[in-house]
Amino acid sequence: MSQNPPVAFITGATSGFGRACAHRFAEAGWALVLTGRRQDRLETIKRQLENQVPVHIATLDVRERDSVANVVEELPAAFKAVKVLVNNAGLAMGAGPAQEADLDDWQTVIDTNITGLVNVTRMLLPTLIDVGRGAAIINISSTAALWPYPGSHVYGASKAFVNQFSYNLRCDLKGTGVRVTDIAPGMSETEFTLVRMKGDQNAHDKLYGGVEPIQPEDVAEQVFLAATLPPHLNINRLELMPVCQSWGGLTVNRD
Ligand code: NDP
Ligand code: 8X3
Repeated sequence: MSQNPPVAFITGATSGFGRACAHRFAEAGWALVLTGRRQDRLETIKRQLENQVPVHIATLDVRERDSVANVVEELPAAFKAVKVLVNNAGLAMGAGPAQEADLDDWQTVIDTNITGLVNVTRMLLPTLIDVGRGAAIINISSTAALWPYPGSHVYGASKAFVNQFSYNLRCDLKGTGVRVTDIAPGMSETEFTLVRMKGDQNAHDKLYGGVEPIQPEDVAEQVFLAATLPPHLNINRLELMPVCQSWGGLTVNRD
């Protein structure tokens, strides 16, 4: 009797880490639920992968609680038993000082990185607990959760939420077999900076030019590793930086 492949549910699968995760799990034969707001991108990825593995796509804005509930409730039978949730959808907006930030941008970051992640997690928790041993929640936070820098303000704070939420989830999921891992990458070359800087290609090129940042496939590999460890093991947090990135030390204002 042939068994259904395990199911990975990935948010923000239209770009960057999420898209690379889709390819990595597909390589290993997993069935995929791929979500994001850009329908055309989802259709492209589906076309690329559906000859390899079962793929279900759902246009989803993680900020919308009812939409998240609908997507989860309406999963086709072969995709219902989600074994791995990759909570990846997220963004930063702006990189200037807090005192110049646009409050609407802050709200978008909070709604996406905190509310969105919480929405998806809560809706899928019963399923993940049903699957039990071997199931995993992989949350993408950031080094910005752990290390402050100018212009990180609400973004870094939202990722600190993700980090602590991950640890707190582990407490509540004790005994269920469900693992929770927080993956905290540093500088990575994706569409992240284009989004953060509202389409400014120069900002993207300047940040990633002449250095060797993390690539989406590097993160996908770590996500896959954490999700497929032997079921008695849990990576609590995995902090990842490119070798070219390190800390600058504390600064002092001498005006
Ligand atoms: P990308 O901009 O390339 O990808 C972001 C993904 O998030 C897209 O697929 C986007 O899809 C999705 N997304 C954004 N808002 C929403 C929303 N409201 N609802 C659903 N999906 C949404 O950036 P990355 O791949 O770099 O980012 C992935 C995650 O990694 C983010 O959480 C980011 O904060 C984090 N991160 C990034 C780092 C970096 O340096 N790049 C480092 C550390 C962490 P769509 O627009 O189609 O909805
Ligand atoms: C993205 C990495 O350093 O731009 O989370 O905040 S950083």
